[in-house]
Order: sequence, then C-alpha cells, then structure tokens
Amino acid sequence: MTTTSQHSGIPTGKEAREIDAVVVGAGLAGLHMLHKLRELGLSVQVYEAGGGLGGTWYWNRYPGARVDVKSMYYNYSFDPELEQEWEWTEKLPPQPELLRYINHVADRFDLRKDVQLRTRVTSAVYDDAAARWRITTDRGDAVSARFAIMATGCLSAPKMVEIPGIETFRGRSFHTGNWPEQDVDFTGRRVAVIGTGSSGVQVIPLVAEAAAALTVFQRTANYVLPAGNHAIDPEFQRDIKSRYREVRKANRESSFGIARPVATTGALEVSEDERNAFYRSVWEDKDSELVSMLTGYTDTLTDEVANETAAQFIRDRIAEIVSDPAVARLLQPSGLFGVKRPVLGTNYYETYNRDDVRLVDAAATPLTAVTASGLETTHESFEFDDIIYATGYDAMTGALAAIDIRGRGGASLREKWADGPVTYLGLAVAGFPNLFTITGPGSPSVLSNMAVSIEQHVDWITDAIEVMRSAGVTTMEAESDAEQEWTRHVGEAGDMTLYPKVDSWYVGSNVPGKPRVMYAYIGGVGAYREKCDQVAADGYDGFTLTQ
Ligand code: N01
Repeated sequence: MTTTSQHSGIPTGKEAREIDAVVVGAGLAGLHMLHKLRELGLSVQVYEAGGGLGGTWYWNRYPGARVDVKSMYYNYSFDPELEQEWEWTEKLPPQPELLRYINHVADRFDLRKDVQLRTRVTSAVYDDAAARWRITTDRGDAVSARFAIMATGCLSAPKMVEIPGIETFRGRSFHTGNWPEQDVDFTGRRVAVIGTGSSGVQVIPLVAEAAAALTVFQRTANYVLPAGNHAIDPEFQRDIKSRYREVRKANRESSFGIARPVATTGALEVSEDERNAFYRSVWEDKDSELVSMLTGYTDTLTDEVANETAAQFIRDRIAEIVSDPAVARLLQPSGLFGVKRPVLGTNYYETYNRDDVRLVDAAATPLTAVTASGLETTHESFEFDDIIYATGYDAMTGALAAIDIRGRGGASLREKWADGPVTYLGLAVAGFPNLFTITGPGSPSVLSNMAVSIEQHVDWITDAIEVMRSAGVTTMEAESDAEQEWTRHVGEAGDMTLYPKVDSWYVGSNVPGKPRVMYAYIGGVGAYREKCDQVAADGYDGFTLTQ
C-alpha cells in the first residue's frame, strides 16, 4: 500500500446529485452490492438497462434457458435465513425460477427503491479534483459518487453475426441474450437458429418441438453433455441446507466454485477401460456437475492426448444417439474438449433425429447474407419466418466498453484496454480510483460458478470500502506495477493450459478485431480468493490509498 495526500471536496457539476456509490447493473452482482453498501450506511443508486431486475436472468428468457450449475450452489450465501427459506424445484433451475428468486431477494431486502430500471449508464467520468465519479445515463440522469461499481456482467453485450442485411429481414428476429418479455410462439413457423453454443443448445430442442420446421446453422460443433436435469430430490435439498456453511466453504475453496474431489491421476495413467468407465459414469449420472468431466483427471485441461480421450468418448456417444451418420459426423466436434465453454443440453442430439430439423454446415457453406425473406449461404437460399441469433456476446469487456469510462486526466478505459484488459485482480484498474469491476476481466468469473465469484468480489469491495472509511481514506487505486504483474500472471496461467489453443470467447476470438488474450483467470477460485484476502490483509498491497 502507498499512501499519499490529496485535496478533495470540490463539488462536481451543479446538477449532479451527490451520493456515495453508483452501481451499474441489477443482476445477482448489482443487487448484492447494493445490499452490502446499504448495510454500511452508504447512499447508493443502481442503474439497470433492463425493464426488470435480474441481469442475465432478465435478458435470457428464451425457451430452455436455465443455469447449468446446481441450484443449491447457484444462489446467495450471505443470509442464512434466505438460503433456508427458499425452496428450489429443479437440479438446474429454469430462467423463470431464477428470476422469481432474484425478485424475492429484492423484496425481502427492500432493494427496489434504489434501482432505476430502463436506464443505461452512458458515461462515468472521474473528477480528479473532487475525487468523485460523475455518472450520466441515457435518460439524462447525472449523479456524483465517491464509488463507481460496475456490476455489468460478463456476458451481457449481445453479439450479432458479421453478415449484411440483418435489418432487411421481414420476419421476426431474436437474440437469445435480448429476448422479449412477452412469450414468443413458434407454432407452425419456419425457424432458423444461428449458433450452437450454450444458448443455441438450450433453445434448439424446444423451438424444434413448436416450430413447423427448424434449420440450425452450425459453424463449430460443440461437446454437449447431458444436463441430467430433474426435479430436485427433497432429501438432497434438506441435506445441503443442514450443512450449508460447510458446503459454501468447500465451493469457495474449490477450483471452479463447485467442490469436486481433487483429481490425483492423469487420464493416461489409467487403462482405457477405467477411463471410459469414468466418462460413462459422468455421462449417465443425473447428478453430475457441469465440470465433472473436466475434473476427473489432472491433465484433461493441460494435455492434448489426455483431452482427446474425453473428446472421443463424447464423439462416440453422439454417433450412438444421432441416427443419420452424416448428421452425426457433422455434430462431432474435432477440437479440444472443455476449453471452449462446456455445454449441457437436454435432448440436444436427439433433436437432430426429427424429420423437421435440418442441420446446415455453416463452416463449409458460410452464411453470406440475411435477406428480406431469410438467409443465404455460399450454396443456398433459405426462407424463414423467424431467425434466432444464438451468436453469443462480446464477453468480459463488451459491457464495460459500451460505457464511456474515463479515469484520471480523462484517460479512456476503452483506449487503455485496446490491446486487452489490464486489471489488478480483475477488480480495479490503475488510473481509475474507486472504480471496481465485479467479476471483471482477470478474475475467475466465467471460469467459475458465478454465484460464488460474485459474492467474493462483493464482499471484498465492501470490506475495502469499510476499511477506507474507518481509516479516513478518500481513494483506493490499483498501482500500475501491480496491475501489470497481475495481468501477466493471468496470461501465464492461461498459457499453462489448453485454453489459448482454441478459438472461443474466452480468448476474445469470436469478436473480429478483439485482442486475443485470456480474459478470465484460470488459477482457481480458491487460490484467487486467498490472493485477494492476502492483498487486503497486507493493507491493500498493490493499491495506493489516498487520504
Ligand atoms: O454464445 P457462444 P452463447 N455463422 O459464443 C456461432 C453462457 N451461457 O450465447 O463457435 C454461424 O458460446 C458460434 O460459432 P463458432 C456460457 O458461459 C450459459 O451460446 O464461433 N455461426 C457459436 O456456435 C456460454 O459459453 C448458459 O464457430 C455463428 C455461437 O454462434 C456463454 O454464455 C446458457 C456465426 C455462439 O456461441 C455464451 O453462450 C447460455 C456465424 N456468422 C449461455 N457467428 C447456461 O447454460 C457466431 N456463430 C448457464
């Protein structure tokens, strides 16, 4: 920690309402942050672009949307009564249940009164002299706040395809990450889905059931593991609730925010039979986790040969499920397993056995245009009533870059991150005092159970603000050296794995021109938490605190 002294207290623009903190976003992160800051006695304004609370779970209303982490582990842990009173109904709760939960939390802790909906923050500009952030919105709001906390989400800036004519389509267009609030009926319609990531895999089977005909445009096949979703076992729910403290602790100390037995053997150290028996047990076990297939052996994510054993097991299952061998071959991924985001599906491969579902190879015959009546590829014209873009996000940095964030001396965050995000712990940025990013780039975030990582950041930020207040500190700012070193470490940790070898949004390759770096920290949730706690225990080592 470095301490300096600085004059402060010059009021910012006349019309700006002065408050203690602005939180951008009212999803799981923003609402929790609001609650904690209020407990500290701070005045807080939350701005939320959506028409309701919930962030991801407000926007992703497409048929089939559900979380792929077990309900008992994907929820808030901050209030023992809350975690006891809420009853989950499914292993992997669907979007409406998650939204009900989030709204229940908002009501229970009276959070709504400090949230302004349908309001997009457009700029956050730091006033050096006043040591305050001036925040403006698309609805003309202006507030001046000591703290600016970005709870903007990692997957909240939807990305469309880079093909011409999108606006010319006369039918209905949807992006999975910006789904309408009203129910959408696909009965009797000819529907296209572009994209076979987590969103496409969830939406495809349900749209297929309703539509007259569904055409799926797949550019890269994904490894889709059976979700094994089912009604929650009441005994399981009771058991977890009876030992929630121990369960939470284990999740927090784990690699991915979901406690798993620690692997001690490499996949190549055991016989093929033993390996396949393990893979089959994960495939068939209705209680397996998203990460079960990744965490059984020590080397799945670090050794290509080991990785291939899991990959081939899944390819074999695809061939068993899909009756047309040509379709099965197209659905069989050729690349590494698990270093693109693992995907869980329900009836996904089975859906391709329907007569009214067609799979188009958008790698061999790329999409070239959206037309008034449908889509064109290099080989064919298609007519559709509806197009669903399941084309993903400008992940990790997209939502932050959408805001004009300017720190000391008017420096732009977008420009600072032109070659990739540079952060200290994924929490703070040099030159941007008192600005915190919840699950920001350079933290485990998307490589973990988000509920665990969000709470860790919210708690860390709350503690930091509390310490600042009691020590009479006005600003906390990441130091440039610490930030450089951390960012280098994030990259090196990624380089020790197979992640950088594959094109994916984890490395930014889905957005043309986006720097190819590792956007999340793969060092593990538990180790990362220890590092953050150590930084705090050492008096916020790597931060400059100014009186
Ligand atoms: O987005 P994606 P997503 N022509 O980027 C394709 C979380 N999530 O919304 O791979 C044809 O994964 C693109 O093809 P390719 C989860 O973390 C979780 O599905 O680039 N295709 C790809 O298939 C997830 O990872 C859940 O070759 C084109 C797809 O669009 C993250 O959100 C549910 C194309 C995009 O896949 C993002 O998932 C949903 C083109 N021109 C989301 N352009 C849960 O289950 C793009 N594509 C909790």
